[in-house]
Amino acid sequence: ARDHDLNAAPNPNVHILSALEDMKELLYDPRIDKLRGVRTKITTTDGLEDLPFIGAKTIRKIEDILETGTLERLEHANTEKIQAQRLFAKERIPRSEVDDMVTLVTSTLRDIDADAVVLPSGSYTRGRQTCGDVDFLLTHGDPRRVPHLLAPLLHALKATNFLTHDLTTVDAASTGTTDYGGDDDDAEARDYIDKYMGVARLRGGLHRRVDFIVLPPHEWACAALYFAGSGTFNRSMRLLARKANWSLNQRHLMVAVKRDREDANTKTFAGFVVPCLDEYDIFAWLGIEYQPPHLRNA
Ligand code: DCP
Ligand code: MG
Ligand code: MN
Repeated sequence: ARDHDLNAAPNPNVHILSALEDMKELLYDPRIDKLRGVRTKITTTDGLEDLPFIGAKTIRKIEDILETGTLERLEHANTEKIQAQRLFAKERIPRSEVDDMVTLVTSTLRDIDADAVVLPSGSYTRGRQTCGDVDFLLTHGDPRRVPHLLAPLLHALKATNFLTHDLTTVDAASTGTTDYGGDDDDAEARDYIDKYMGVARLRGGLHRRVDFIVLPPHEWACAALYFAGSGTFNRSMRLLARKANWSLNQRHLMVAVKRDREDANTKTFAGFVVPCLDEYDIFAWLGIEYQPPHLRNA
């Protein structure tokens, strides 16, 4: 709300925020939004580690911006890539084409592992007639199989020329945890790639943005809810959870969360994970009526 207050002083950290925002076109980082709330001028990274929402990686980026006036990583990043992403932000994919992409990806994954699970998510799940990109969630009933789904799938989809360009690096060195944002920062370290962003093309058609997210089965319910969106709907669900001293993110629903009396962003106790098999469980635990995805477009 503070951002919309016209009488408020200009944000003293606009240079840091805008450099991080540009970077956001390459790497999604929800911490930027929280950083917006910091109203004192940041001149050094000393003490930033005390801010609950800022991790070591973000501190390194800010250090970079403070030193060079801009983000070196951004300068070095492929600007063609940024321009391509801006273009994709404008053209939308007709639903019928998404249907075909879903059929292709599903059958390709089934050939790799007949028991693997794939769920098209995002705006497609919400019934939109056009989609900005196609979001796929992948999992497997056997958690040991989860790390072995994405790499062979990408390989197969490249072999048939469906996938044309990588927007995330897919070498072994880039394994780790993708921070999808959310109420908190309880991301667990992963020793496999859990998110891929790329470009795909169906039978000589237009190039389209695709995202693949792979996750263990126990995170399925919360991830399915999160990636179904919308972003606005997610924010309202997180707020609802938070008001009841619960917390909800893209991985878990937690109960009995304890927060600092003075700073509600700091948890003094992370809470207990509440088991959820599917989206219905999440709504039930939060004591609200189930809302199907097509009612989550707000
Ligand atoms: N998401 C979120 N907050 C963000 C980004 C994403 O909660 N800042 C969640 C909700 C989105 C989902 O991830 O619905 C997928 O992200 P997309 O950017 O692909 O958004 P959509 O699929 O909803 O819309 P589009 O048709 O533009 O792809
Ligand atoms: Mg999408
Ligand atoms: Mn997406």
